[in-house]
Amino acid sequence: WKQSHDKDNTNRIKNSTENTSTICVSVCVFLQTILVGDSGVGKTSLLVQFDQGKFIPGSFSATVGIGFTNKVVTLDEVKVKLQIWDTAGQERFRSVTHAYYRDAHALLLLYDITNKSSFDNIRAWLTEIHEYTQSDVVIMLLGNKADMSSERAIRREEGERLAREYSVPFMETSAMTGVNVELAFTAVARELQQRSVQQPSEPRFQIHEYIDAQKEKSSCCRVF
Ligand SMILES: Nc1nc2c(ncn2[C@@H]2O[C@H](COP(=O)(O)OP(=O)(O)O)[C@@H](O)[C@H]2O)c(=O)[nH]1
Ligand SMILES: [Mg+2]
Repeated sequence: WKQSHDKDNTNRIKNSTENTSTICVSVCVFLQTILVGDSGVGKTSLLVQFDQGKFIPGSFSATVGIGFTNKVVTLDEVKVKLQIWDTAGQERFRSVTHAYYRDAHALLLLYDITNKSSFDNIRAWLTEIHEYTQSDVVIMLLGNKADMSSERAIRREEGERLAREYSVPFMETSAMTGVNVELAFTAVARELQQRSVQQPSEPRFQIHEYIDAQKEKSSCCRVF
């Protein structure tokens, strides 16, 4: 499995493990979040807005496969480190993403309110997510580009209805204006932080699962 990755990605995986152990030395909750959804819905823009508080127009063609950004948020005096993985939505990268799904605590699933097919594909994304993630993963549905009201193709109610059907929280966001961006991430962090207080996680067990997942892949199938 590793061999089918480029060198860069392998290094990113290694770095993520190192960061986990070096930064979270004091009271710290570590949460792994993934951004998913069709290409062009604004995943990278949303992450940049959350991380840097600004909108950089134009496509981020540099997003190839998967990469992450670390962001520490403080919730009621508890430092929560979010490691946010940004995926490329292209079909050919989906198989790469599967390995990351297993370790995710949360998933932000995006569609573009001006793009009907990105909304129609949400069901397919949810099917895939349910297949590959842990059963207690937190999923949030986001209708992005809420600022583009004149080109809206999906009404807010349609997003709400779909979210209700799958029992997931929903909000409309704009990576451009920043509306609800911070909220989307902090809501997920809060939900997870509260869970972790009630039921402490077992990081060793997760690493074990992660390694097993990689083993499975290398013995059974080629990714590309
Ligand atoms: N108006 C508007 N444009 C956006 C928003 N989010 C992303 N975009 C634009 O949509 C395009 C795709 O965004 P990008 O972040 O690369 O999408 P990704 O493929 O899902 O990562 C780019 O041209 C962005 O500038 C938003 O909230 N509002
Ligand atoms: Mg991107």
